[in-house]
Amino acid sequence: MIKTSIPSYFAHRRSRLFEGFSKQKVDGAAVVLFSNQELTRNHDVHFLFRQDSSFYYLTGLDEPGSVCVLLSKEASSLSAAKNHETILFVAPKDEEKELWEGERYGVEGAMRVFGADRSYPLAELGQRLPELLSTANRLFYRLNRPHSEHEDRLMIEALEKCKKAQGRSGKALMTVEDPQIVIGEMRLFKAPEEIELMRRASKISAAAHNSLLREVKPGMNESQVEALIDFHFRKDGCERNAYPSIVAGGKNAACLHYRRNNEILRDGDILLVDAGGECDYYAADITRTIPVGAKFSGDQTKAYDLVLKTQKMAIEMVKPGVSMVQIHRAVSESLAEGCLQLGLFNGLQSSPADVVASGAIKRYYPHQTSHWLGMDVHDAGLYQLNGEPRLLEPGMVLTIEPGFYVQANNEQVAPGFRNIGIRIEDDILVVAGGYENFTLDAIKERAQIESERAKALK
Ligand SMILES: [Mn+2]
Repeated sequence: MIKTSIPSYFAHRRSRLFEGFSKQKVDGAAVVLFSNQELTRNHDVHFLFRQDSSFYYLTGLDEPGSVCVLLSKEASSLSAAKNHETILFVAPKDEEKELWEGERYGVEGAMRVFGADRSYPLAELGQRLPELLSTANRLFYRLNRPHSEHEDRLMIEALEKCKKAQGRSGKALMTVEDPQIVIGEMRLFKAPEEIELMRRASKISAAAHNSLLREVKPGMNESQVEALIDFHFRKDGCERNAYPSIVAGGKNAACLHYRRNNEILRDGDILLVDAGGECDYYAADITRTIPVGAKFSGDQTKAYDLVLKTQKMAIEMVKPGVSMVQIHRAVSESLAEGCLQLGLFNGLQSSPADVVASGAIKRYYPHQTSHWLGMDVHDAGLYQLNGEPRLLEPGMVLTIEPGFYVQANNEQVAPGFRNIGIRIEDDILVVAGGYENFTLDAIKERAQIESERAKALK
């Protein structure tokens, strides 16, 4: 089904982008954004298509083979009150192709549905670009996106033609700047409609994780659990997964980006599931760790309680003015203190701060605590400003995901601690004075997990 209209916020975002340019005294800006392309899997079969997030953020257009050119008022022929002009290059209507591939918007739809001021067939891009860019002073275009050799060459040719058209001006090629910096800063601060979509993706994803508590059985394959998650996501309204699910039982849980998802789950092992669905291009990112059987073992319990206590402490820290670095330090120290108490540093007498400062904690906790979350699972936005860790502000969304991992070959710890991987991850919106936990519904209290598992396996 194709869209007949889109919400006004897409056009509003384009206006805000150019308001930002004028505030920064950037006159005559041109922005050129290419859509994602369809990638061939084999012969005439493609991989599942997903639009580039920034392209979708500013256009709402989910077709491959599209290019969006935005010209600031000074660089366009526009006389209207708008501060920019939107020009969309799209795949033109084609009865024969649409019979095979489905309906297209075409040049007319690009204007009627997506509000372009002008639209042309994609094939005319190379010929029209030099003129469109001829009055611009600054070009915002991202070089070297994946699979962008053709796009990059087209842009360089257009710039060369712009320069030639000026005759002997002594000028160089127009400077090319990455638009992802400005668009990323916009995407970092979530507007109400974005927050609503993230709440929906989170709710569906949390329910899927909760369903696993009742559905997982010893003897199942990890791939079957992955299929259950996909089923719940899709059935409840997520178009697709926000990222490939990690379904890791036993020793696999200690592998951070485990992707094979093809081993049998055994009673007594831990199952780590990192999976999130996507709603209209907005991601959820949830990790839960549960026993394959009805209960965690004694040592698994100690590790789980340590990670959960640490995760709750970290979530409580989230509020404007705090940085991810501060949260990560507190998480690392809490885990270090727990590991020292559990004797995991071979009887080492040391302070948690020293265990963190020396880097020793990385043996059990090698990753960061947080990343931005939004349209991309590792979302756009700068992590530092002027070389300093950025302070949280209302509207930002981040994950809080401490973990604890012990590989099979770690001879320094008691056997009961080996082959353990625990991670607990929630999605947190920063609000004035504190936070909102989008994924609060996903069960993580150990007593509740074990009572659900006991019911499921009786
Ligand atoms: Mn994550």
